[in-house]
Amino acid sequence: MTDLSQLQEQADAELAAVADEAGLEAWRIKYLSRKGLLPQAVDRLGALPREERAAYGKAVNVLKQSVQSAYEARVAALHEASLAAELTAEGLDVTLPGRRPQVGRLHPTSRILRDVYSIFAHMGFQIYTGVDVESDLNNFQLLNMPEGHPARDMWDTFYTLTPGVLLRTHTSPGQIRVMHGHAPEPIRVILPGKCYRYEQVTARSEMMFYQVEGLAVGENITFGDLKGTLVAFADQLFGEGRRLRFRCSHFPFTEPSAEVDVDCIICGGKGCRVCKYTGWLEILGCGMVHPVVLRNGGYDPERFSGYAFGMGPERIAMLRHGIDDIRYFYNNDVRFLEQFA
Ligand code: FA5
Repeated sequence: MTDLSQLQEQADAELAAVADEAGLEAWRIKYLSRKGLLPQAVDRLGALPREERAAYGKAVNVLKQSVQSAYEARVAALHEASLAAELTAEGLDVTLPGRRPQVGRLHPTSRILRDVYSIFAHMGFQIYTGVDVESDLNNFQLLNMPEGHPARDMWDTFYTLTPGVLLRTHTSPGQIRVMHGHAPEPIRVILPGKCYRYEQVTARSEMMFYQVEGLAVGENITFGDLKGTLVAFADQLFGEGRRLRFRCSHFPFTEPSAEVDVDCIICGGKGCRVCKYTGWLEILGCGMVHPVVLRNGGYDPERFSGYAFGMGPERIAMLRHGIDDIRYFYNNDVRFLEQFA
């Protein structure tokens, strides 16, 4: 038993003298490792005469627990001391103000998209999404642009290595997808999404931008319905009393077709740099769905008619905020983005 008391004293004294983690590890190996002094003391139990074993066993257990908990307390104390030393050495000033986290904001395109969704939802339109990677069939052929059609040049794009698979140039192929899913039921939907074009990037044209397509198909739908819908939309988006101008145009998938301008928000129609001194700004293309496209979508053009339109939300955001270069939108420059609170 005196051996055990000596062992306890020796272990305690050496532990108290330990000054760093390396010393602590050496102490642990000496006393607690598998062949350390403590396991050796436990092993001696087997060699003792039977009548001494119970008392020795009890004492060696008490010793084991006491040494183990002294070790754990020393580990914690040393850890705390080294942390405190580190903090003092680094001179951490906890009274300094923290770094302000950068709070994100909605992108100007997302803001316009949300406004557009809300206005059309109130007019009873449902929102659908198509796919960015489209087939040549939906992007061109079923929209009345067979292979070799000259209008394809206007909407050149990026092609994948799989023949007939490309990045869509407009949201119009979504018209085909919705018609195939609903024919012969009436349709009233908008289709937002990204479009891609292989063309020169300029102040007004990006190679990746958003469009919002609109499509209504049913019986007795007329150009008057298209005009009424777009005038109501413009009133809500730009404020009441804006003038809209429907200019004759051509799209292979609508007949008749038009481009729609709004009187310049910046100069009120007098003429300025943004509207190139015309007083008008183009916001979308539209028209009555071509009979060929209706048939391709599964609708009988003798019975059904419809209108469609496609607008560019970035161009609308440019109008609303007087932004004179579309390239700011996707440069990811926080100095531009943080201006739209
Ligand atoms: C089309 O893409 C037709 N699909 C629109 C349409 C739909 C017509 C349904 C009839 C019926 P267009 O290429 O003009 O048409 O593009 C429509 C709108 O998308 C433009 O008015 C413009 O707002 C936007 N847009 C087109 N090209 C770009 C571009 N490179 N960068 C940014 N916006 C663009």
